[in-house]
Amino acid sequence: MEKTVLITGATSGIGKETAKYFAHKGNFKLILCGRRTERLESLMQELSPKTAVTTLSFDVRDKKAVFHAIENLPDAFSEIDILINNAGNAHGLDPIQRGSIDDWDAMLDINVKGLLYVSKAVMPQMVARRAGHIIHIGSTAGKEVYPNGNVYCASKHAVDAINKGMRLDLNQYGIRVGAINPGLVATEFSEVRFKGDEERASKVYQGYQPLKPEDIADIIHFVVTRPYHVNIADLVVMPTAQASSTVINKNV
Ligand code: NDP
Ligand code: 8X3
Repeated sequence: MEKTVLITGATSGIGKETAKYFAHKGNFKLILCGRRTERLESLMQELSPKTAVTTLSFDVRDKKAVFHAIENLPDAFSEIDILINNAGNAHGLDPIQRGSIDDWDAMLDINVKGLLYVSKAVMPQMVARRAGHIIHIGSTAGKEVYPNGNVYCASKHAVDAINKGMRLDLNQYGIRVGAINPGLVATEFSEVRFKGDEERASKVYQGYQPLKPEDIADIIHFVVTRPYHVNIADLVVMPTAQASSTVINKNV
């Protein structure tokens, strides 16, 4: 049976490729979310010949907008089977004593509080139906801390804790909860982290083969297509060249 999937952060990178991958595989209706409306519209046009698509444009920091959008979904999309909490970014890579408070606010408000707002808007209907699947896109930054990663790592450690806590609390309702924690994936992530400095951003992915957003889309699809009794609770995936946040083999 066709399932309805809500993907946050569908305008770029992992979220966008996941939308394309799911549309290509079939059996999913898509709710695509993000702030950049033009990108949402163009992705909807691209994918509509393959599957039913609708878009929601909101900033995950704006709780009123989050609830308004999700509560007013068209009937055909109102029962959400799968929530992919993907929206997020790093802002800055500074030692903590030189960190920008605006960057800290952005990371905690988007990666942590925004994820909670979207989840809070979706969970009641899953609880009522005693069904659903919530996937968090965490990070290796939620499993270890690297120099200058401080607050971004804190935000992803919070996602790790929320993933575990949500799984405990939703267990009695038969709702699956799990996280996928990628290492380095070549997306717009570093452009955002370095505030549009493309040269600096591109260096992050040079000299080795990083993960592609399609790799993560493929894993998300695998996770949601397991039989109901299988919940992939916590998965870490890195490029072969990466052994930890700081050990990357650039000699192959
Ligand atoms: P991108 O920068 O390519 O995509 C980020 C997405 O998040 C965009 O669609 C953006 O949409 C959305 N987003 C950001 N801020 C907001 C906001 N305030 N409100 C709503 N949507 C927002 O990066 P990735 O695809 O790499 O990142 C996706 C997730 O993967 C993030 O949670 C990131 O932390 C995580 N991740 C990334 C890794 C990597 O190496 N790239 C590794 C591990 C985890 P818009 O700007 O249109 O709102
Ligand atoms: C993104 C991966 O190593 O830049 O979460 O933090 S990293």
